[in-house]
Amino acid sequence: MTINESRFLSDLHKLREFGASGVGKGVVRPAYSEADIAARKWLAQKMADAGLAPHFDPVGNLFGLAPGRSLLLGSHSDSQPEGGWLDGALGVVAALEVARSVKQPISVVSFQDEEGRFGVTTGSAVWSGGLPLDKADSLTDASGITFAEARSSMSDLSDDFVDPARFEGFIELHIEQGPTLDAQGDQIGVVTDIVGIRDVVITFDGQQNHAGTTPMHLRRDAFQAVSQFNAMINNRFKNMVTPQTVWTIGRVDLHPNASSIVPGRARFSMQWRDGDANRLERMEEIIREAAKEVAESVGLGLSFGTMLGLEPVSMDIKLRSALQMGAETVAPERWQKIPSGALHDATNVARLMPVAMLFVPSIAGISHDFSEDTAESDLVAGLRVLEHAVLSLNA
Ligand code: HGY
Ligand code: MN
Ligand code: MN
Repeated sequence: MTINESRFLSDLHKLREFGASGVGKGVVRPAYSEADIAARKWLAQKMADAGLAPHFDPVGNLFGLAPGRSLLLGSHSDSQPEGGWLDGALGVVAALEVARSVKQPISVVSFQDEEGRFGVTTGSAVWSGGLPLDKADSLTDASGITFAEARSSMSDLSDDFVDPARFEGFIELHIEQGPTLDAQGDQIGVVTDIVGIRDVVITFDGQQNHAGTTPMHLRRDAFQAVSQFNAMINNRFKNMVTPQTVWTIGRVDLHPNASSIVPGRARFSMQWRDGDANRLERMEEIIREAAKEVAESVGLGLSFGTMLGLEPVSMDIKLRSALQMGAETVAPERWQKIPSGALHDATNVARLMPVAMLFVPSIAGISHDFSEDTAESDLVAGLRVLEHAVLSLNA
């Protein structure tokens, strides 16, 4: 039995109808949203149709379980607030297609909240033991809803987690989400390592006041503190980062967020990533020092939320070589080894078993945006490499 390309592509397009944004092929399917829950129900039925046993664990990770020991394939089906149609979804549908095409036992998974509405790859972090369930339950999203409240909105959750011992390993097909493969005309990337990450919410508390009558030298302006902090870390990072190191202030909530009021409070997300754990540590020291200096100089309160993070992880050599052989067969001269600057569930699963990943190109390197897309021929090439790798592992 071999894979059925049109069935794979039609399921991929069907999945993007859940939470379709109406802008290009984009989706709005955050964890535990109506669209996410409906998509998971549809996936569960597809898994059952493929002869797998659907199982929702206590946090909404959806497994399609093959009997006995099996290789686990999959990714996630939740999206960013403005998500692309392939981020995560590609890996889940490709896993389903391989599971229903090859003879050997393949289990399928769609992890929950990989996109971090609540934490960082929350569903697989809980399943892999990286994040205790009670700690996850107290995490909140930007609007203050807790993880516990959100997951209680899913009706068919079971009380038990799937035993990881039933799986021999995990392979995740994913879009690159970066510019490399597309710019270099390659069709396949075999991942060598996944970067580590740190993510924390920082709060500056100053003095809310009138924007017209409060002289500049008397202000304790929380936004000015964020601006000074940002300039300070950019300067202090200069001589200790590499071109692959990234850091992002992606969300800034000012209170009360009004044009005629000096903001008394600024709460902002601070995230940084690198392939070297020591460099992540050093960056954290610089961040904490800079925030403290700014708070003291402007006379502000300062607090840090829960620090979330994952360490850099290398891919399993045996699984990686199966992917490399598949890539050489399917896309000779058009594949490369590549590190992942994006985070993936594979990082958490690596705590439990051997893992490996493969990428297909993102057009213009765009992702986490409604315009995210990949050529259909590249999607099918990724699926074929996955099939080849799975068959060679079972040979
Ligand atoms: O942020 C990430 O790297 C992943 O796409 N959630
Ligand atoms: Mn993803
Ligand atoms: Mn993503």
